[in-house]
Amino acid sequence: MSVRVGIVMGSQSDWPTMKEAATVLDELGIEFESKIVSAHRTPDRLWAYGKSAVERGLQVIIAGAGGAAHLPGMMASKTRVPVIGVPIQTKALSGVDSLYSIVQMPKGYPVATMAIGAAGAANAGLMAAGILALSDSGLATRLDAWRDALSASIPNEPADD
Ligand code: RP5
Repeated sequence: MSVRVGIVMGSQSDWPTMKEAATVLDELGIEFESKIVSAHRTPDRLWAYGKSAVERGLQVIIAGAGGAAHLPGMMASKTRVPVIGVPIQTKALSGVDSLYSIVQMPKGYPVATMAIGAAGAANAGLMAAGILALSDSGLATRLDAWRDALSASIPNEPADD
């Protein structure tokens, strides 16, 4: 089957975080690709990726960036494919800079913004899965099972170490 989800990130340094999204997509059997596409360093690559997203059959784009994190918003400006933004945790400002850069989109170009860091990246994978599951009953079943397994892994009572 063709790639349905595109994971893009501003830098190689974002991959340890964005890998969390890839892991979730792998676990749920969703076809995806991972690319480095920087809004600032490779703007032509960003333009080409957004422009071709619909015709390539992408259904969701997960975009992670840190600091002056323009990638998710610029991607959303270039394609109607839903964009899920992941704010990368930065050293200088702990990712609050990334969060603010991604979340405050002007009316007309939404980015579904997740939490800062690894949890946000994993949730981006799950959000993508939920969107795709609306029109894919097999995936819906796998996602329900994934959620049930997580729920079942939580003990009723706390234990001493
Ligand atoms: C952003 O700048 C990237 O998304 C990354 O989070 C941050 C730092 O990039 P590097 O200097 O590590 O390449 O564009």
